Amino acid sequence: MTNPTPAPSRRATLDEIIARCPDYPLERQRHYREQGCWLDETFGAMLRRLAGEHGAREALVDGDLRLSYEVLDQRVDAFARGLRRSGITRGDRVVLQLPNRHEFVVACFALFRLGALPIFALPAHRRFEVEHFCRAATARALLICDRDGGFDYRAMAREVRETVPTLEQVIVCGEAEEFTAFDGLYEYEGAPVEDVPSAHDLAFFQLSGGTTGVPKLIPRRHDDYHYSLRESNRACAVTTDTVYLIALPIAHNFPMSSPGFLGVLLGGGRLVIAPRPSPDECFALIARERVTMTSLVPPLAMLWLDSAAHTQEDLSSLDILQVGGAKLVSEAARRVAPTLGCRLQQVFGMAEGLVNYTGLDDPIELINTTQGQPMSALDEVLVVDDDDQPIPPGGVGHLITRGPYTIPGYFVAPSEGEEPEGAHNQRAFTRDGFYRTGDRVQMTPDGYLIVEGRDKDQINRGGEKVAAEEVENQLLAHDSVHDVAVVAMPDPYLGERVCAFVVCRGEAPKPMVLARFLRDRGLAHYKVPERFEFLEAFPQTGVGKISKKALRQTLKAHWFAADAPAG
Ligand code: OOB
Repeated sequence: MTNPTPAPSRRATLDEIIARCPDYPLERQRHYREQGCWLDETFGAMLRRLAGEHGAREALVDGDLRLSYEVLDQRVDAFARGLRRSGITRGDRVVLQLPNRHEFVVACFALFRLGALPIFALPAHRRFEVEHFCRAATARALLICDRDGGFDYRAMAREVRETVPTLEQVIVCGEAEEFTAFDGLYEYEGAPVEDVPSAHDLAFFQLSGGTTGVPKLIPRRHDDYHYSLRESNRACAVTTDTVYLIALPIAHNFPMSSPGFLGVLLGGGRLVIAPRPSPDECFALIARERVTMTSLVPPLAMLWLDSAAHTQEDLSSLDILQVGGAKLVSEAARRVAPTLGCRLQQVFGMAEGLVNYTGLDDPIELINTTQGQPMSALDEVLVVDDDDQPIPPGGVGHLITRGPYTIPGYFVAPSEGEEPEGAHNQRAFTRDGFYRTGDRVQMTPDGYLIVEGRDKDQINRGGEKVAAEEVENQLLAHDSVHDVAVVAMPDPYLGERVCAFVVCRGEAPKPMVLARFLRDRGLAHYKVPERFEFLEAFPQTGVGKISKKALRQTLKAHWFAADAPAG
């Protein structure tokens, strides 16, 4: 199904896009420059400098392919020339949706150099999400792979192109069929590509996990992101000896920048790309490449812990395992060092900015039981009550934050619904420009954060974020659904799964029918509820709204009574 509002037929100009991306107030910009946070280096210039400094040293390993810093830089230029010839120019939005493969890194830097703005879609996104990104940003191009994990991205692209008139080009890694072949774009002859942008220009868009009907675009700039890489590299002790395994989807903020592939390149280390995060594949890569560091979400960390007990592979090079994206229970945290023989680093971050790390040499109890502390001394972090007033130390409250790498606002998408443009930013930021993270935290006396829960109407499915409202809106489109409430149900492996409570018109459809309905509408599969509960009516709050709290309690009672694993 496509969105009922016609997509804009004209591509927004760069100035129009800039006007829709809130900038930091001038005074704070000055402060961050004076403090040495924001430097003048763009990502395109950064790679050029690194190629000069590290030349023939290996930057990246992808299967049998090994690229030195120098060769990576040349490939980036060759790809940028091809993109330029094909019509991609400064300010163009390009939705980049690739699984873990070296072409992601090449395309990313090539777009940076041209001043084009990648939008980092996840491989798990489907037509509904990809179409939304293309429409909201009036994208010129979509860059995908042919097939992955049994899904044909070209078929999706055909449908998206039908409904988004601004989408001129589809570039495909692998069998391109009628589209532009990725490999065909490389142009090795020609002068080095001039780096177009300046450091405070927009660099790309990350995606918010979202709490509303559609995911929000997060504008990030070269200077603010560059700073976050430098602070991450310090907190994670990245050096030229770091060998970083990219196991999580490379487009996510965590493996991109905390320190992620960008941080490790900046530090002169080596990247090893894992096509999938399974212990079998990753353990073999760790052994072969002598990997020193990687990052995982909690369910994968638990899977690795279980597999490590009986692996034949040599994991002795692994020094740091970072875990973040969702809360790691302390029981699992305690198993990391003894089982994997490495140090644990908890990472509590968000694509909007703020990243917290436990210190590599912190007392083990602090590492196992907290989500770390803000990585920059300039991060302003407050724990507040419902009236935005700071609460006494040690209490649990809402986490709000502002700082040199936390965005001052989401991209203001052209309004397609009842809401006035920008209403979302008014809700998500305080009048003083603090971002409301939607997380409930406690701050220890020494400034470490413990994530205690969440205010936002979101399900965190083992690090994958699902906005309840988005799934509710989709389900409401089904003829037999009268009303719906989507909530998290506790899960021992993923932490949470998606559950939909549904009040039907007439006879209830089978859960499978509703699940298929959502997939057919092009919704990413991880958002499709894994459990449907049918009710006659919803429990209500005092003011007559659906009480999600009561629904969650029902599930909890149910889970502990019936489905809890023995022991
Ligand atoms: C990372 O980024 P996002 O944008 O996918 O999600 C951010 C949200 C946070 O607001 C919080 O609700 C949750 O994910 N979260 C955690 C957590 N790390 C993230 N909740 C509890 N414990 C943690 N350690 O998820 C992200 C971005 C950069 C680095 C790491 C994670």
